[in-house]
Amino acid sequence: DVEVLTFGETMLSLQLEGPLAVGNPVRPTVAGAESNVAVGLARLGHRARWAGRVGADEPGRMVLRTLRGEGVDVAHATTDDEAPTGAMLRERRVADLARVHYWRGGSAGSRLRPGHLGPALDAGARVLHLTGITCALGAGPLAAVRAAAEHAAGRGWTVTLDVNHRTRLWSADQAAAALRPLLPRVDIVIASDDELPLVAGDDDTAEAERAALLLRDGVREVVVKRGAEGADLHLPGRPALHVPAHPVPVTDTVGAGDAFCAGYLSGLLDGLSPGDRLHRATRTAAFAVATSGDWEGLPHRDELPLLDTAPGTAVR
Ligand code: KDG
Repeated sequence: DVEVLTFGETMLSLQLEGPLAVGNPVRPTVAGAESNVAVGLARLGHRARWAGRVGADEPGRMVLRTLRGEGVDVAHATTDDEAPTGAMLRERRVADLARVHYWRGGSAGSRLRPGHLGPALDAGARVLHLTGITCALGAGPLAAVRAAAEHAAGRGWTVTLDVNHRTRLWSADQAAAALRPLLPRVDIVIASDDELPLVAGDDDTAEAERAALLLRDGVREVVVKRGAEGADLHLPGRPALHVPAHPVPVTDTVGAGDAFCAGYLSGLLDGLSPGDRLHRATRTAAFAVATSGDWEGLPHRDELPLLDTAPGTAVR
């Protein structure tokens, strides 16, 4: 049985170790926040299903082949014969600053409609994982997110939402207007500290107050990602929990948030305590930060302890 169902747009991602220029090497891969989470979960030994939409083209085939190869179930992914798979370019301009360009207007992923998710929803899952990115892609994807959340909440699945704000896709006001009405169907909100204002409070509300507002409105857990500062977990009627980040050399921070979600959901599925869930989340995120690519360096379950070995160790 599927443990986690997720969907969204997964794109052809062209990655450069410098600025875009004639002759510079480009690494083709696939990227999408939700499929990054699904890969992370599959590597940790969970049954994860991704049900997005790709074009009937080479990038679409690469997306499905790659996810399948990573052990993600794509049985209910759909193919659009009339629209291309979306694409993005990621340049590393200076040191750790990545700049992203998207080609996703009119893409197959952005043409997702609620009806495309029928078989995936009917098949069931324990957790539905949603992100704000899908909501930003247009009216169809937003309606699909709403319908899926409604379906899942009505059947007692756990619904998780990673706010995942992308300023290249929509404004903060647009995001807040779309995401806040979803919250009554959401059990676990995951957000970075700068994204929390989109879903709770106004300009000068503190983090604890924002979390309290969400918990008062029925959210069960508020998880706040704070990058190098670690993460916080707010639960009803308990003091907030904080765990530090795993100290690792920073190679590429893109994908760290998705890795964090995969680790957190993995801990939830394994029935770990709140503190242990947070630890698994920060540990999984540390693998993403310490390796290049959005998901390529994510840990298999037996690799989780690797971060405890002394720096410079050769495991042999
Ligand atoms: O979280 C990493 C994602 O940003 C990346 O994989 C691509 O989904 C993506 C997006 O919309 O930027």
